[in-house]
Amino acid sequence: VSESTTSELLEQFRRGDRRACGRVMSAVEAETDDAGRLLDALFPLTGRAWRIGVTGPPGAGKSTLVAGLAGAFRRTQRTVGIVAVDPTSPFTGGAVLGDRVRMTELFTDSGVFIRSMATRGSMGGLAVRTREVCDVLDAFGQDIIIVETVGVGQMELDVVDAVHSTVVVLVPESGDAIQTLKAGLMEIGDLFCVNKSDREGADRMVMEIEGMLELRPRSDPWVPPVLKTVATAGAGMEELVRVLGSHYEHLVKSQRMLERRIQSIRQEMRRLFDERVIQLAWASDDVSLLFDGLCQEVMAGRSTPYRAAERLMEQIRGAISKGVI
Ligand SMILES: Nc1nc2c(ncn2[C@@H]2O[C@H](COP(=O)(O)OP(=O)(O)OP(=O)(O)O)[C@@H](O)[C@H]2O)c(=O)[nH]1
Ligand SMILES: [Mg+2]
Repeated sequence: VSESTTSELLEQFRRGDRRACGRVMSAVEAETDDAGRLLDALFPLTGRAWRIGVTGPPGAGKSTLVAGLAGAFRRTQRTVGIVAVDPTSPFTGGAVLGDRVRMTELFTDSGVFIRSMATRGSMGGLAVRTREVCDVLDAFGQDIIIVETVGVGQMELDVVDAVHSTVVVLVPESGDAIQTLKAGLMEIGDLFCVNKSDREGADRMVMEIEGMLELRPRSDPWVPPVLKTVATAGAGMEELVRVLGSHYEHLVKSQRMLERRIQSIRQEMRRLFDERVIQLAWASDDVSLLFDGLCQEVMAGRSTPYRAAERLMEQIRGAISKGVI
């Protein structure tokens, strides 16, 4: 993409053009050539949004809850961005959301921006740029960004790094509270929702979670509250907003908000620097040639991978000192 197209796109973005915002997010997600330039230009506009992660087992009602939560935030005049990471079902306002009416409202609300990131497999193993997509929404001016992920692995741990407050959504019949523990969800929640509380066993589930939370090692005075919600009826949403607000205050007062920001900047700088160091190391054909040659020597028993690595480093140091790379 040419320089002029990129700056045109940025100009439209800054004017609040939603299509431009979508295009910037697509570029960032796909790591196109101008993704870096776009993120670089938008960085000064980031750091304002409050980022909330919503995670939990498949079908727990996360999307329904996110829709309800977004609606509740909208009633307080705040704009909302919603990011669904690797949704098991597309986040398109269809039956998947359980509550068409509420979702349709969100889709037609200019204060809401919804983005689905279909990832696993389809992007050819690229890292999920959740943080960067949140940065784009932050720069676009969304006050609150809600990220939905299915709680099943490394992905949510990455997402936890990218958000300020994490809501773990469980259901009464996951009487396999133990499963939750195993999935590592107990450690990551800043607050817990026992959703589908219209069903049997909600109170028992609340007690089980509270019991497990007492065993959780604590480095933070914040004790994760456990709420009951019925996302389909919007029940518990105001309470959820209130408790999330307390968590936000806690983050600000305890300096954790600032620490998160510093940590996130460090991580991002580290990632970008590492990428460049690796690119530099492989920049000369000599290194690739030497690598292949050394590989054969190791195979033939004349060297070892360790000595080969040292030899490659010598080559790189030499190339740098000669100014070749
Ligand atoms: N009874 C009851 N059903 C609910 C409640 N919340 C959500 N559901 C239903 O549960 C089903 C799954 O809801 P979703 O919001 O799509 O759940 P999800 O966790 O986002 O699902 P995935 O993204 O596919 O993992 C839908 O049929 C909802 O209508 C609730 O509080 N009570
Ligand atoms: Mg969902």
